[in-house]
Amino acid sequence: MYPTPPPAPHRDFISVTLSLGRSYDGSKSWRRRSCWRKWKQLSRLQRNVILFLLTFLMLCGLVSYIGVADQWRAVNGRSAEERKVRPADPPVLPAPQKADANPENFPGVLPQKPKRHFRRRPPNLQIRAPGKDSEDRRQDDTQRRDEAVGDARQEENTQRTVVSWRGAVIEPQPGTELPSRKAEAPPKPSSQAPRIQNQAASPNERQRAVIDAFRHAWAGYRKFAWGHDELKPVSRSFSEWFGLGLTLIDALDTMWILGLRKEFEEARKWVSKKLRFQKDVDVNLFESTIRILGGLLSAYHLSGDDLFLKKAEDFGNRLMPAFQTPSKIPYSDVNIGTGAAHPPRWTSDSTVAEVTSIQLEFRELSRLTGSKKFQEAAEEVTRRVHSLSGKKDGLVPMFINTHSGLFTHMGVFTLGARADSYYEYLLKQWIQGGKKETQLVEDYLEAVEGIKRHLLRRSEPRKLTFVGELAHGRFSAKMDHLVCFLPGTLALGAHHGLPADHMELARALMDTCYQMNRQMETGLSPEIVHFNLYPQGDQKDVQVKPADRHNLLRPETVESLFYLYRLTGDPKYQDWGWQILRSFNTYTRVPSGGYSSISNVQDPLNPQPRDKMESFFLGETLKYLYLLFSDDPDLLSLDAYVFNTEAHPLPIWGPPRGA
Ligand code: DMJ
Repeated sequence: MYPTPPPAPHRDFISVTLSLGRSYDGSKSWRRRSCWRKWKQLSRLQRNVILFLLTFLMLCGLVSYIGVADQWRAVNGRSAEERKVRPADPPVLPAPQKADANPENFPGVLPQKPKRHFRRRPPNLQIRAPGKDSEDRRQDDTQRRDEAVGDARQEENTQRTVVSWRGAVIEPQPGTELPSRKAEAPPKPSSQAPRIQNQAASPNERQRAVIDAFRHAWAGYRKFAWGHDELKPVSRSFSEWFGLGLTLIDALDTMWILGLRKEFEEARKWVSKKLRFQKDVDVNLFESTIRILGGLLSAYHLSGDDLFLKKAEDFGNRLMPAFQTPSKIPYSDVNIGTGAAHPPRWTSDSTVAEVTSIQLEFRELSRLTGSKKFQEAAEEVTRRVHSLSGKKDGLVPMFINTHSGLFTHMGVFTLGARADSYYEYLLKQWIQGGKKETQLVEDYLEAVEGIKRHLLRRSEPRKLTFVGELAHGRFSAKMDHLVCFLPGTLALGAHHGLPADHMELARALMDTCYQMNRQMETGLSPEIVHFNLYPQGDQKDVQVKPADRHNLLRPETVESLFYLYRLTGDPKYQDWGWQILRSFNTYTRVPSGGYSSISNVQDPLNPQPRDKMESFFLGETLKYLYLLFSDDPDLLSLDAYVFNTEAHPLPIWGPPRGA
């Protein structure tokens, strides 16, 4: 006889009753038998479904564990073992503080979660600024931590694998020489360019308004972001990019020029006591060269203080591994602590503008230190790019491969992002070197002809002259605000003896850049505009797509206004700059300190602050405004200085005219 079979399981759904904990006689073997019997009672389909679900859940658990571990490693950029050495990590917070909701912080504007539209940027960490009283302790901790890591690393072999901020595993380049902590050569005397006093003679009313804006921005940075890369003015916190006090270094020479002695001395003290480059951190070669190396070099020239040159040389040494590529075209990123250099994770290409816009700084560093390696590495790039095919009447593509040394993504030409400062540095290197390097100016002149032939058009109905883009023979009426550096560069070239029609083009493009600001409801330009090409209808000349409405406090319009005013004396350029400063004050100034980039230049009632003050607002935008409002042509004379692409003045080599 067979025992009575158990009731047939219901086959429409799966029902598993766990009998654990409802022990019949307390015996484990009973529980095992009971589970096993129930399992056997299930149909094959039910068993398969359960097994599939269990496997799926286990896989999900495994994948999310690996993901979290990777993210943690990428964010921290170091192993668990290293973390033992650096116990005092700052907290990473997910969202801005509630204090943003106070409308007084931004009149007429409700704070919004900032969108991210950065180029060449790593993810930012949202880190709460500590209270003022804990400031010194925190800085001391940071310094001790960095020095502990630095010392430990120097003792052990620093040539080892690191993880970049993008999460890529990176091996140091074979043969990479790590920079020593001591400067290799004693600093040479400063330039022959006239030194300017850090006492503004007697600033006029508009200059005083710039000083006020700077002080306000600086107050926010000092209070909420001191020693960190960027201020997040709405949340009263800060973000890190390289973790090197980017805003402070970018702003040094601006403080000197504006006559802010107290602020300059305090910042100088931070550079002396806290700024350390022995850090396991990836920096972007271009961005760190123009902002940090350029900032330190110009601070050295203006103040004559050797501290800045020593720091510049240390930093320059740490960037050198980026040039160790098969083609001599540098990688985009380099770890300044380990010397590991690498391209972005997704490509072995570098950006053309990035590899060709570091030369002013590297050449000057060689001149000052007597160490030729900086100049040689940077000029080798210029030579190779010069001899490449794939240009169109002097216009260059946007990417170049670090292995082959050839242009990639051929057939796309722009004066905006990824190509812009290639053109700027052709002219400025020629000026820096005393106008002797003819190949540079020939390439520049050819490129200007290329711009006229392929990229220049006039809009309707106002016939604004603009620079569009070309993609595989198709013209696009798109223009980045970044292109607004061009009127200033053309005017500078004309001032230095290049054809007079460059100045005419500069004036026409300046009008257009002004209209890119003027035609917006806030008076501030969006990041990108499209020009109307067709006369019919009641279209406006300047059109903006929803994704392009943001303004990052960029300098290019006011940069060109400075050159145009300095070189023509036409006061309308000062007036235009004044309007722009007023708009910055109305729509981007945060009452508790600092200025914020905004998401919508077309909505004056709600411009949507993005909670970020880029370092170039202090390094460039306010500096150019101050110089624009000056009527003294000898204040950083364009015959004695050339400004790098981050507005840091470097001396023109040789005795200045009229000095
Ligand atoms: C700055 O870092 C430099 O001016 C660079 O050449 C372009 N982008 C920003 C400002 O917009």
